[in-house]
Amino acid sequence: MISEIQVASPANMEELEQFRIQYLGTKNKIKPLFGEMRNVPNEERKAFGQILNKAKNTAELKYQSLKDTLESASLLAETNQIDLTAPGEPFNVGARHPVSIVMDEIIDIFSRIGFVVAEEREIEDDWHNFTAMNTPEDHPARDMQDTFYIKGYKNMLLRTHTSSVQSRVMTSQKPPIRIIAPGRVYRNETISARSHCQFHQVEGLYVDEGVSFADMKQILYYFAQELYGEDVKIRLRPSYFPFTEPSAEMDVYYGLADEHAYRMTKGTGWLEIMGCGMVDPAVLQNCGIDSEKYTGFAFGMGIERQAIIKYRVSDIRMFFENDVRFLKQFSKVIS
Ligand code: 2NL
Repeated sequence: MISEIQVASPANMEELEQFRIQYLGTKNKIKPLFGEMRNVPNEERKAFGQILNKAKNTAELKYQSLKDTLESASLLAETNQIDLTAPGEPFNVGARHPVSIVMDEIIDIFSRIGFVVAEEREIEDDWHNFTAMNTPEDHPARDMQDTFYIKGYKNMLLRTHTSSVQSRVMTSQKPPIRIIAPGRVYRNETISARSHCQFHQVEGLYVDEGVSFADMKQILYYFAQELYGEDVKIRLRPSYFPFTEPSAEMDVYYGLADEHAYRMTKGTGWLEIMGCGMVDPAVLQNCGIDSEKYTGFAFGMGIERQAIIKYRVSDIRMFFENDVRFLKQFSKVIS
């Protein structure tokens, strides 16, 4: 019986099934032999039983190993049917968000000249967001930068600019300070194509002995060249911010080549890209920095605004809707 099992060589699944029925099925050939046990003389019964068990085990092992072999053979046959040269299934990869692309580019530009990234909380207290920045409670600028307050905490709010990061750094570190503060900010604005209740900013701050307006102009010129190209033309116009004195608005020349350029620049050819100025001595004093000894400049820009200019985006709401048809267009941007 055992040698019969050993020589059996089922070559396919059907023959294997026959093998299983013969030796392992409910009516298999080994089973009746177990019934014969009682006719075997006592002294031979044990050996007889061992032989039957061995036959059963041999059949089981052979069945399993043949089954594995035949199955993997049929899988291989199936695999060989697959055309490995056929193009693959389309695979959806994500793209970096335009706000992240531009924000990282700005961080990179300032990192190269020694500015260090500073990050802080988005839920701020009134002091770090407004009061330290020379905007006391009755100041009209509080109205222009109305924001969202935290229910039950009348001094806690969503920061309106990342200046709050800088007031935290100034109150905890000594000059020289050379930082940029990128991040999300909030305003209580009606949402439209041009403004949103949330956007992103990068602000910068440089405080040390002898920092001048000329230093600021040269650094901002370097920045504009890096972001908008070496041939960029800039201009500074006088402006007003509560936290800087004097203050300025920096424009880059965009031209009047087409209707889009005409509309974007309101017919002037110039585009405003950021606000800047010398840090008001009162701001330094508020944060515990000696304004007799130190001076500094600061600037702030909206990231979405830079992205709108660079990629000609027509509506700020696109940045927050996460429509893949919009986002996909940035998948080829290498930065
Ligand atoms: C804008 C204008 C600006 C600043 C931000 C600043 C920060 C400190 C001290 C003084 Cl710690 N100023 N930030 C200065 C001028 C302009 O932002 O239009 N942002 C979108």
